[in-house]
Amino acid sequence: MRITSAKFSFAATTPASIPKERRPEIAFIGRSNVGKSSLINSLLGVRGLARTSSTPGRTQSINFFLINESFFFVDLPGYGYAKISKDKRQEWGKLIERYLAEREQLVLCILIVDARHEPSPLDLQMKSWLQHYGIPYLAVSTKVDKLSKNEQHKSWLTARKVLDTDAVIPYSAVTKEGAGKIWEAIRNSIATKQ
Ligand SMILES: Nc1nc2c(ncn2[C@@H]2O[C@H](COP(=O)(O)OP(=O)(O)OP(=O)(O)O)[C@@H](O)[C@H]2O)c(=O)[nH]1
Ligand SMILES: [Mg+2]
Repeated sequence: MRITSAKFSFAATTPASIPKERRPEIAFIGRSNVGKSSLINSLLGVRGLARTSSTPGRTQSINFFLINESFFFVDLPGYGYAKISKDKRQEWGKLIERYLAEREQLVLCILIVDARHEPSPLDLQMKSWLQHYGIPYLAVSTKVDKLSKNEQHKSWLTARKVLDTDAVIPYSAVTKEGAGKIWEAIRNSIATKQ
């Protein structure tokens, strides 16, 4: 897809502040520091649009980016960050669950896992949530540039088995390997909605 414009649109920190909108949304979800913001930036070819950091828990609000004036990329705050307070974690749960449960224009959720680790119980819980709410999802296994070819293959097999799906796309924000397949899924989800 040719990107003609990509800009930060708004951030929501409470369910009430999630704005009313009609355009289709693609949400990116995964544990803290897995590479959600990097995936967004590298898919769009815009460095620094979604803020990335080597410190986990960087993205604490739901951030909406308007692409080509026609659809949104939604950067969700990461889960599983151990150092976060219990209150914050509960707030996170409410915010994300409301978004997933109620957002009619959410056409695809990209569930991101780390290629170097087996998908965690929290990743699986997130997958169940998506299934429970009937949200189409695509699993992306990122940071594959950190693995040898042999390790990449093993990691892919494990992710498919643990997540119990044939559709796991290996990705790297460094080499952009896998970008074409992710864009294809995004295009298809937007097209089915329109
Ligand atoms: N080598 C490599 N590093 C990556 C890749 N994707 C992300 N990173 C690095 O991983 C760290 C975390 O990336 P972010 O994109 O900020 O992760 P996030 O999931 O948005 O993190 P939070 O917003 O804190 O939940 C950064 O240091 C990135 O540079 C990748 O594909 N390859
Ligand atoms: Mg982030």
